[in-house]
Amino acid sequence: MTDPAPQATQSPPTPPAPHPHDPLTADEVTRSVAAVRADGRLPEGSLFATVEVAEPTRAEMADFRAGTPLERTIRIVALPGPGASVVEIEVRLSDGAVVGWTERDDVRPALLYDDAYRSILALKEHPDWQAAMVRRGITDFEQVQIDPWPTGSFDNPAEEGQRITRCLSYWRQDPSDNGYARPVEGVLATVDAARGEVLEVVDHGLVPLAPERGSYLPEHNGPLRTDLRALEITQPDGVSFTLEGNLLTWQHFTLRVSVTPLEGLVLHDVGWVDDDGTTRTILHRAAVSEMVVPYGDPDPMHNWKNAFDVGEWGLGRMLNSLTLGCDCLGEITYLDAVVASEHGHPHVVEHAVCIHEEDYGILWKHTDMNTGRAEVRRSRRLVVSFFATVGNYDYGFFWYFYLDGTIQLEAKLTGIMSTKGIPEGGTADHASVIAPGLAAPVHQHLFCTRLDVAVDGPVNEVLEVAFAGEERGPDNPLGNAIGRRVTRLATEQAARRDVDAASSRHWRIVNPGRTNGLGQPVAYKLVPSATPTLLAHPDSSVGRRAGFARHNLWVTPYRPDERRPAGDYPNQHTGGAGLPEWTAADRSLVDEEIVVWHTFGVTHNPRPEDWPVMPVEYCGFHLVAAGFFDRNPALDLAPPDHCH
Ligand SMILES: [Cu+2]
Repeated sequence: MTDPAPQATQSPPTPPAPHPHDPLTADEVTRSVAAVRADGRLPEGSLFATVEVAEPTRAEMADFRAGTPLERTIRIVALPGPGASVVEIEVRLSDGAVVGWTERDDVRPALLYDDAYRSILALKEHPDWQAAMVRRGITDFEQVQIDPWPTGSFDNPAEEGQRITRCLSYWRQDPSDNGYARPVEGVLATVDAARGEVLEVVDHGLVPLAPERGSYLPEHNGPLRTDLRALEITQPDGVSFTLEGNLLTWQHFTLRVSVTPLEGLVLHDVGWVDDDGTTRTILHRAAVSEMVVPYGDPDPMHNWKNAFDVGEWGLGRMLNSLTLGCDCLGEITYLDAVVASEHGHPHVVEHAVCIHEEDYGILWKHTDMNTGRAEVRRSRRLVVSFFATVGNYDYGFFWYFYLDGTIQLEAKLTGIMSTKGIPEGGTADHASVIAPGLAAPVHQHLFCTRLDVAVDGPVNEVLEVAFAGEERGPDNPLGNAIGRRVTRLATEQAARRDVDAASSRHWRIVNPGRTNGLGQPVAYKLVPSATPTLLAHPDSSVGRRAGFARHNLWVTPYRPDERRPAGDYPNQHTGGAGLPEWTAADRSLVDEEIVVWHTFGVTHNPRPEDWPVMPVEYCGFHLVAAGFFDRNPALDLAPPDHCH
């Protein structure tokens, strides 16, 4: 007897119920843009800088959980013309009504692809730029790569009322060349990007093109190693997480995942589900909300370079489509992301967010010296990550969740450094020689993570903890005492703080209204890495514009419209917006719902080994349960079953 033919008895899976944190869909882009066009107020040819979900506030989410359905609203930043004006529009999806319309002058969104293309096309046709190329022996202009940059703000009259790019040129003898290997040093152009008009081409003087092509391609770097054997990661029983829509659950963790045009990956409603099914909240929302790459070389070709890769470019607009086996290894689950083109069309980035589990060595271990019995538990982490390519650099952002409740953000810095040509055999102040005739300026990468915290409830406060050796005295006769200083950061200005590794300074995010089984207020602690702050002069352009990077910690009372630490529109902004502006009011942080902002990063002193492509450099921070539980929450892990 043969087996009966399989029957199609399974009903199709029920789609998850709609949720306010669901990611933007293609249909929502199409419908909201159509509603804006139908409204008629935007002129023909207007561009759409960003299209995103207008996220509900904390109060609205509380209503939603209480059973009130939420309206879904889409927020659009449109550019009605070639100047420095935007329109912020809100469209209610249920009936397509335009419910918000705010015209704002003298602000610019992130640099548009359209503006970048216009800058390149205009410059290539400009006689001054062409003459500068010919002076360097470059006559085939197709061989020149032009990189338009946001210009910053330098009191240049050309910046007024316009969308400006500054353009750098690089020679690629062959299209497969690494453009950054041969900067066309000395030639700096300023372009009215929206109108495609070259405003200025400055030639700071000839520097010979660097001799090497700087290829990182395998065909130019052989013979390739052949002695690495296969390393397979398999999970024969499947993964231990579930993904339903964008609701991710793994071990005790629950969270939602979405993507915004500027921040890229956003985490919502991160919580810990107790054994009794109660969800204890940790983070209401978390994302890298701004970053800046200030270059530290006073050379006039490079002294204006300060890339705000969130607000001037948009990590979500630059998302990579990840590939299995290359970007991600093992049992991988992907989420696609929808972004809108500048012409208002939806575009699906496939495999934009990678979700998987990784073995992470030992979580805990002890060998009882009396009995000889060893107990060991493996650590494993859930990884939620994405990569964005912003011009020459590539950034990965990896959120890790661990079995003991720890949450980590790791930024991975790779790609190609911004370079400058130097005379062969020469040296460079404020820069490192990385190849013959080639240097890379010293620079920083400073990331600001907005942590909308809700540790075991909405009202939290921050305590700074630091340690110091105490003076000898009657209470400390041996001089061994380590004093623990705990300071409540009660106002915004008191909460502008920097790391201090020598005192193990860190910050406890406490819910003063909840205690653990030992009677202590429940808390997570923010453990910073050895991270710098902004080194540019406070009165410099970037010193004013990237105020968020001048301190590692900021705390503000929760305000739904305070989302961007350098302000909503950092492109060509003169500075002062965002965290410095808000915290000047020195608002109280007591009995408040609060937001913790953490700036971390690296000061990059370029190495020859960073050339021609940079091995990943890591930076980030940890959020560690610190009295959130009554004991090690991972005692219930089963011992590994294949010890031998
Ligand atoms: Cu760098």
